[in-house]
Amino acid sequence: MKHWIWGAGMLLMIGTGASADLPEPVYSTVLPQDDMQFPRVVGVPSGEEESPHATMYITVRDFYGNPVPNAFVELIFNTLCRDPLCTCNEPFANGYADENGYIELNIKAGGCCEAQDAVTIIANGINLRYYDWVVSPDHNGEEGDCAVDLADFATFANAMMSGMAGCADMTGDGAVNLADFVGFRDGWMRECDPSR
Ligand SMILES: [Ca+2]
Ligand SMILES: [Ca+2]
Repeated sequence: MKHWIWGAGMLLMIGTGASADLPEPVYSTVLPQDDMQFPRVVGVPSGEEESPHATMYITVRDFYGNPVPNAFVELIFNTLCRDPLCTCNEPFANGYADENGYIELNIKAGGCCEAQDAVTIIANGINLRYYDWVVSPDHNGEEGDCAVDLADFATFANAMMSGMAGCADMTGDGAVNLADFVGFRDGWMRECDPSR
């Protein structure tokens, strides 16, 4: 009997050890993306001194729904997006969550890319989310140059008039309307030194 109890205790310890601190995608949250009908990562080119826009609010939780403190969270762009996208800072959008498993990632990037798994969000080596779209106000139909100017506005205005969502859909609802224009406006005249 004593032996049996010892064995059960070991099993419990092993079970707990395997799950605690291991991020569980279902219980983790990524906002605003989790609320989008067609989830996508939104970037805005901006320098270090500018107030950040296009923030992702991430809470990493384990299998029990408990926060994973100090989880290392990374955002990885698919190499297929290397040319269409530009980024403003290296290393790009990663860091350690706080004691509540919470981290805010500022997506300082331009361009537009559609590809399978264009973005992967990784926490402690576990893939939390995949996204097939990266959009930003910096899109004039060509590669992002990490500067939002008149050429980008012309493309956005065309999309708004034609109703072609795609790269102009900043809110991930499959449509282009005033809400997306607010997103575009937040990026207006923003720029940074682009890297790829
Ligand atoms: Ca541009
Ligand atoms: Ca939209």
